[in-house]
Amino acid sequence: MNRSELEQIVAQFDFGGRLAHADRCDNGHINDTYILAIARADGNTRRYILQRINHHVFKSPEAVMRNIRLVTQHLRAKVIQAGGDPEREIINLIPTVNGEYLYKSADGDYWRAYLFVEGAQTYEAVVEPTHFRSAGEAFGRFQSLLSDFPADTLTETIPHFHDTPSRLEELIRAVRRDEANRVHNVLDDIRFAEARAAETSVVVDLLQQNKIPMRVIHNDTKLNNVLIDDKTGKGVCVLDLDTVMPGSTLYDFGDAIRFGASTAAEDERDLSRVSVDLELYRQFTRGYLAHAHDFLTDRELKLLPFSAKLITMELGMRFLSDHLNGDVYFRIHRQGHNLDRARAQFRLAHEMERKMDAMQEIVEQEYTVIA
Ligand code: GN1
Ligand code: MG
Repeated sequence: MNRSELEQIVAQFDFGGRLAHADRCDNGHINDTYILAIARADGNTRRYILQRINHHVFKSPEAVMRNIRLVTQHLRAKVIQAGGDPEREIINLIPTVNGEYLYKSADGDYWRAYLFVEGAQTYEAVVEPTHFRSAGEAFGRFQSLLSDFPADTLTETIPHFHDTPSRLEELIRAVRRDEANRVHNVLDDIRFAEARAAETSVVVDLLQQNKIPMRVIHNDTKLNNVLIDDKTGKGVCVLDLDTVMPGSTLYDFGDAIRFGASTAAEDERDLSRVSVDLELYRQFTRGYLAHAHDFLTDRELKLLPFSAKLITMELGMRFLSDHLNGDVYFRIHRQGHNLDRARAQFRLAHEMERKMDAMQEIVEQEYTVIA
């Protein structure tokens, strides 16, 4: 997207100034993100986030924005009640010049904008172990603030998002279609997933039988979705509310561990470097339980370690399916990128299997300390 195209989009939003500078931000796999510096009429420059929503993934951008508005309104009231700063502690949408929160361009793209939070940043990997504890606190707090939110007012914007058995079925369908003629190369990877078919339904079954509660959850709890304050190292705010939907808290815990407690990047090619760092796992658990011990049931508590493995397998299946489908869902930056990602996830899941007892013990220890 060139400068004048971007300027046209910028003009649709009520930023109160003109575009001084734009940087593309490349860490998401789905949407396109820009960080804008806007020179305002009052002489100050202020930063904003501008995003193009991927409407192949999010079929109804309107429903996504409606969910985000409902959830941020709820959070805003809580933050204000607690004497917090609503410009920093929740994401703040910027309206369009027509007073809406979504701009649809002539070529059918959907855009939205947020305030940029200064004095804080996101991390692609843990550099300071206590940051990961802060991330645990941020997601635990997020769920606790939403525990009285009416879940049935939200739209399920991506149906069956963390439905692991259906993710496995999608993989099996992708194998059958073999769209990109790649199956012959990934037989061991397919076997790895299929061998774990029985475990994929543990959480969906418990939800369906009402044995664990349906909650309002974030659904994409990667470390890079928490803003960490530069001065205090504490979580400021939880980002990327695109997938806020009803689900199990186990998905949020599991996905955060998958990403943040791994010893290697999500797309690491040298599999000997991929494992789960138990100290990081402990840090996140400690932060998360600080808030979640109030609401977690015994069954949920016991399943926390397993949830990390479940979500890691699930994402491995999703990456592998996309590789077989010809890379149509996740943005790739190199040939075979989705396969690299899938293999790193499967290795990580395997390492979690080896360390499951230790992971269980850590949850028990951390829970006992708090309770
Ligand atoms: C996608 O684009 P991003 O990074 O926010 C994906 C998540 C995956 C994640 C893996 C809507 O999130 O489910 O866990 O990549 N989001 C969607 O890094 O599918
Ligand atoms: Mg996301």
